Order: sequence, then C-alpha cells, then structure tokens
Amino acid sequence: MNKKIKVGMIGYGFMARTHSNAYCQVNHFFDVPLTPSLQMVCGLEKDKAEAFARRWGYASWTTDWRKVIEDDTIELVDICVPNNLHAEIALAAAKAGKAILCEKPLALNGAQALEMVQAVEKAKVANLVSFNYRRVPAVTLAKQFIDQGRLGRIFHYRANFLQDWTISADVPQGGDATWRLDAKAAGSGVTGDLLAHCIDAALWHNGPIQSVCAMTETFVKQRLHAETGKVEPVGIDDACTFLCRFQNGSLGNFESTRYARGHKALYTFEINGEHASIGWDLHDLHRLSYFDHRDESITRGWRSIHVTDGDMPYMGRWWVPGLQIGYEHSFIHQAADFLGNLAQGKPTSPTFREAMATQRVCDAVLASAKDGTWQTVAS
Ligand code: SOE
Repeated sequence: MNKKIKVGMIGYGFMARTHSNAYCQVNHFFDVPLTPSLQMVCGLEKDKAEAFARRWGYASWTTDWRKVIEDDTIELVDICVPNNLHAEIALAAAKAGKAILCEKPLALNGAQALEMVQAVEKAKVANLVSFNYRRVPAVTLAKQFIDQGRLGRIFHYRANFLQDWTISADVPQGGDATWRLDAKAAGSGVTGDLLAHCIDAALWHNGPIQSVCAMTETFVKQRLHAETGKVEPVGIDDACTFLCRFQNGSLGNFESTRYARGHKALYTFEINGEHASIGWDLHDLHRLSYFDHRDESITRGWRSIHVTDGDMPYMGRWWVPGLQIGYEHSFIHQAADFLGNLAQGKPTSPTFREAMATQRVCDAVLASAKDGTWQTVAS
C-alpha cells in the first residue's frame, strides 16, 4: 500500500486550486509510491479557508501559516501565496525539515532567491518551483527534440506571453484577485509573472542567458489600491520586451504585456535551428509545430504534431491516442514527478537553485529597462 504524505497548503487562490486538484488526481493516473493526504489549508480569511478545505478535502484549516509549519505530521508545504510571502514561509518550512513546492516566481529578486536556495540546501529538503508549462507534453517533447539534436545548432529563441486583462484603469491594484498589480506583493509586473515562465522554459530548452537589453512600460500610472482604499502610483511593469544572448551563441527575443487586446494568455515560443524549427502555442497546447529542412523538398513543410500518443511525454498515462489533455494536467505531471522523485530522494527540476537562474535573468531585465543598457546576467 502507498505511503501517505501529509500536505499543508498555504493559500487558497487560483494556484492553490491547481495544486490541490493535482494532489487529488495524481494517484489515479500515475504510479507514484506516495499518496498526498490533504492535512491543512491556510488563508487570510477563516470562512474562505474553511470553504476551501471542505471543497478540496483538507482535514483542517487555519489563518496562520505558522500552524502549518508547526504541524509535525505535515511533510510537504505548498506555497501558493503572493510573491512577497514566499521567502519567509519557505525559510521556516526548510528549517522545520519539510519538502517545499513553491509557486513561481521563486522570490522578489535574485538576492532573496539565494537566501531561499541556501536554506533548502542547508536543510537538505526537497524543493521545487512550479513552472508548470515545462510539463505540458508538447513543451516537454520540444525539449526532447532539442536534446536529440533534431534542430542542430540553435540560432533563435523567440517567446511571447500576451494578456489583456489590465487595460482598464478601473482594475484596482492589491487585494486577493489583483495583488499581481501591486509591486509590494508581486515584486514586478509581467517580468516576474509571465516572462518568468518564458525564461524558465528558455533556460531549460536552450541553456544559460548571458546578457539582456530590455524596455518596460507602465501604461496606467495610478490605480485604486484595494487594501488601502487610496489611489496609489503603480510600481509594476505592464509590458516588457527584451533581447538577449544565450551562452550557446543564439539570440533571444522575448515580449510580454497585459495590454495586447484580444489575447488572454497567449504564451508562444518558436526555436529556429540549423536543420529544424519548433513552435508552440498555449492556446493550442496539445500541438507542437515542427519543420524539418531534411525532409524531401516536395513534401517539406510545417507539421502540426498532435501530442496525444502514448509514447509522447506523460501521454501514456492518459486516455487513448487522439484524445487531448489541458492546462490542469501540467500540475498533475508536476505532482507526479515531485512525489516520485521525493520517494527516491531525487531532486525535481526546476529546483530552487535552477529557478534562481530565472530570477537573475528577471533582475537583469529590470535593471536594463531602468538604465537603458545591456546587462550581464549574474551567475
Ligand atoms: C496571471 O494572469 C497568470 O495567472 C500567471 O500568474 C500564471 O503564472 C500564468 O500561468 C497565467 O497567468
């Protein structure tokens, strides 16, 4: 029989739902030797924490995250709260010897990320940052294609993450639903929230980024703050575009904005290599575009690979070929990988240390946007 692992969830928002769903589903589809047992959820408001606990099957609820850390039966702490709270909770969880799954971005900046890395490494606790898009089967397949050398030398990595939900000046900053617009809670705007996903995948697919040159803009300069009730200056970047050079000599081109009218969550990337190119689009997440110049010229063209066959990443665990899966499954794959590795004492990527590299690229991007110069990424 499977060993149980008690989970303490800190947060009850959108991400806490994706992670809780993953814990509920993972053993139905994956043979992992640990079964999550949802022990306690923590959130600011008691009624909401209780409602969340009842809906998802947590045995208890609290409004004090320290109670989660103090509960000796809890072995895995899952951090799904605004970015400015990640560090304090992770440091306490590491000290208490808990495994940690932390939502992205790991920290507010590289210096804070380093503190978190040192804490988990000193405590020797399992640690993972939730960059879930790595575990969309088509995105994982892209990594396999690159590692198999199908693309050959890589010349270009191009990624976008486009949204349009903050265009209205009436959208407030701060509070439960809109803390991502409050610099104190989020650290940055689209750079830490959206480009961090693109950077994580790019580092995984294409190796380290050496230098960046960025520009950012804050289109709506002040917004009502949902917590203070006052109109306050907006401190986040609404849009960010940057160029970069990868260590392997390839060039990168990244754009993110919350002002691209018509796009809800259009995360796309395209990678161009000497022999082949690949492309992916979150709005059509089960497909991988692939062009191979080595094909016979009369049939050569872009293929749209339907990533649903059993020999494709993760897909052998789902339905039958042709039947696709979606966004929430990336979190189930993440839980499966984390729990499977945890049982064997192996790390799961991206660890805090690997996610610190993303944080350092974000730091360099923001510094470059501020002073208008190329910045070297700290290593
Ligand atoms: C913001 O709108 C957001 O929810 C991000 O915080 C997530 O990380 C991204 O996956 C979808 O968009």
